[in-house]
Amino acid sequence: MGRQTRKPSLDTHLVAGNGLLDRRHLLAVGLAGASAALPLLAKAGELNIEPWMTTPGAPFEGYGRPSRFEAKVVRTFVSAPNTGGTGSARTPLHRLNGAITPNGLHYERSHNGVPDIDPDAHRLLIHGLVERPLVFSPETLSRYPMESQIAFVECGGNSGALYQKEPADLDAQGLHGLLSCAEWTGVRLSILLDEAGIDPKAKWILAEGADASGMSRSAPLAKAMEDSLIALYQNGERLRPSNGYPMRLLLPGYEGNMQVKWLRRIKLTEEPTMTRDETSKYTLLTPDGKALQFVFPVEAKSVITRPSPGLDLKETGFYEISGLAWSGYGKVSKVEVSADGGQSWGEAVLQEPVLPMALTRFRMAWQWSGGPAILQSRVTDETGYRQPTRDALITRRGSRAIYHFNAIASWGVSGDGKVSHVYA
Ligand SMILES: Nc1nc2c(c(=O)[nH]1)N[C@H]1C(S)=C(S)[C@@H](COP(=O)(O)O)O[C@H]1N2
Ligand SMILES: [Mo]
Repeated sequence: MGRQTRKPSLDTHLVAGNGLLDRRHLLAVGLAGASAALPLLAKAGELNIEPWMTTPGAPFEGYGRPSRFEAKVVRTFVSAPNTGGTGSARTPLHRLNGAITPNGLHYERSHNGVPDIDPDAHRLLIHGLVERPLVFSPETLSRYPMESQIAFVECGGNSGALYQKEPADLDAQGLHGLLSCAEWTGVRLSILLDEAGIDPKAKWILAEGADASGMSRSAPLAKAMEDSLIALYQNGERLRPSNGYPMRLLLPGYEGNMQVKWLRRIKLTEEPTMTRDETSKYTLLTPDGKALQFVFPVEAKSVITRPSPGLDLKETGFYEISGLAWSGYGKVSKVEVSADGGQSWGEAVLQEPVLPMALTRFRMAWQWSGGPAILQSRVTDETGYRQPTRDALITRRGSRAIYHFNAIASWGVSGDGKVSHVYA
């Protein structure tokens, strides 16, 4: 059109220190301003004819698998000696995008392996302070009205390495990978409890799993009535055995240990049952020596998944900083990103839909100049709670804490583009 396009100067789009750019750089139209910084692989008209364009492709298969070129995208795990299935397998957060975790990559924490449950033999008993005890099979449960909820599951021990004095030399998977998010579909627990008839004396439930760990936890009856689900499906298909097949309890926003897998019994009680896993474990030891029991929701937290260790920066220029934010108290309302170790912050774009108790993907545009950087994210949830600094959390929790680490985490970027876990 004869009119000269003026190249906007990137400097006018800075929103915070060390190269953080305005959100318009995440939109196609805005990228034009930064495109000089993006490497072009080929000029138009120079595409090759590849071998797979000239022969018929592979046949169908009953259950699909990822591309063989994605073989690195797997869970990593450590198991206790003498047993292959006791311990945890971590989600490769740094190799995924969006907010949903594929079922084969959902993290797994199991205290005594994965039971091989025949659904026709499995039963769920609802008893205790009810008018009529009820027994369900997966089949009879499937005849109730169902609903879906997208919810995260995070182990109470996730990110626990960040309580240590020195930064552990691990990647996002190793540090934060006890975290996943799925669309869970099943029957609302309130429907079943109403059918059983709740004795007014009942204030708590006990939930027990059918695995050999004897996992059982107490939860407030109010939570069971509010938004809890007996989940039968995970991202559209039946639960994976490792995630609770044929049914698990979903208490959205509560620490992972409460999401009892292989659920076989719910008992209504007046008081919490004081099971092993809520007395000897899953309590928060405070600096004065007192332990907090029944700390259920996980507090707001966020992590940058890219760039992160293993995904080093190859050249200077434009990058999208992206990560996950969540809160056990509701929706994420804001995520801020810093590239200078927390001296200045710019607001990230939140990917819709932003749902309560679900992972929320955030994105921030960044122009890496080639200098050192410390990347951080901090989330504020809809209650106004803002993710604390590591120093603030450790002052509050003391040095002996192991669970519920939710403070700001830092990735250091060195001049040669290497990304590593650091404390800022
Ligand atoms: N029955 C039973 N339920 C269980 C566990 C278990 O070992 N047995 N592990 C708990 C813990 S500690 C966590 S963090 C979550 C993990 O859920 P996932 O394996 O589906 O990710 O399940 C919880 N539910
Ligand atoms: Mo856990």
